[in-house]
Amino acid sequence: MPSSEMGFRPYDPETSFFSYPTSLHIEELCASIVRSHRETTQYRPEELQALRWKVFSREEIHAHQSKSMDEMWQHCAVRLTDAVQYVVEFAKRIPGFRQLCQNDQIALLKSGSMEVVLVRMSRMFNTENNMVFFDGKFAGTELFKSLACNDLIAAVFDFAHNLCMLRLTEQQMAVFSAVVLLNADRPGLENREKVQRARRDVELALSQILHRDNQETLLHKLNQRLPLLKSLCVLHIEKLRWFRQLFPLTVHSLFPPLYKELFG
Ligand code: CLR
Repeated sequence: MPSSEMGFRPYDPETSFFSYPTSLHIEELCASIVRSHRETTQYRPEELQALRWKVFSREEIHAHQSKSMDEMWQHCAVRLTDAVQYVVEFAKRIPGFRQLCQNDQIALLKSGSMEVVLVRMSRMFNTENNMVFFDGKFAGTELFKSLACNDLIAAVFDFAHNLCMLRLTEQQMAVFSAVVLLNADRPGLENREKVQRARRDVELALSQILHRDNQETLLHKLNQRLPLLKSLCVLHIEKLRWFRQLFPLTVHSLFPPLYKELFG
């Protein structure tokens, strides 16, 4: 589907100087978002490529599986919070996000940080063995058995697998992450118009980058993923509520404060 049908103006370098006075601004926005992404990923693509076949041994998998449920939840909550912290740092470096008031920044992170973590998970994914880079090695779904939320884990892996199959470049993923974050429909926003304007700019940046890469069909495929992303985050929150009922003290005293602030 051409990007004009999605409501974004396609970037045309032939006419941009005369009819699109903001194209330079969009170009700079792209560069800034890509730099922010590069500076805030836990692993560079070359590092991940080199570690591609470093998988957990039988014994290590067994050790994770024999952890108690609350111990494994705590372990994963800590790992997840590490990943979220990098996303917070990414967000703070996006021009349109930085300019929002603190209330709106927090509102966007509450519902968007997990979504961006899941988008980023696709760069840590190996589709050949369906494993994700977690805790220093590649792990399959069975490693997470003791969490007792196989449905969430399966759905998250499935999402990462499908996104990974799109083979986004780091630039495309960076700008798509910014689109995911700057969502004017999030609950609790004070200044929706300002978020809406920032959103329009990052959408222009995304369509420009896809146009440049001659991959405009990706725009539709990426937009299709958004509702699924949202449903995964709803499921994550539901699981947390369920877990909190079973182990209120674990959540209260052992979960990272940032995790509780964003999801609790
Ligand atoms: C995402 C990409 C980051 C590294 C990273 C760290 C922790 C991983 C996360 C990735 C993906 C989602 C993940 C998480 C740990 C637990 C969580 C696998 C790979 C699953 C979905 C469980 C969520 C429920 C817990 C809170 C119990 O760069």
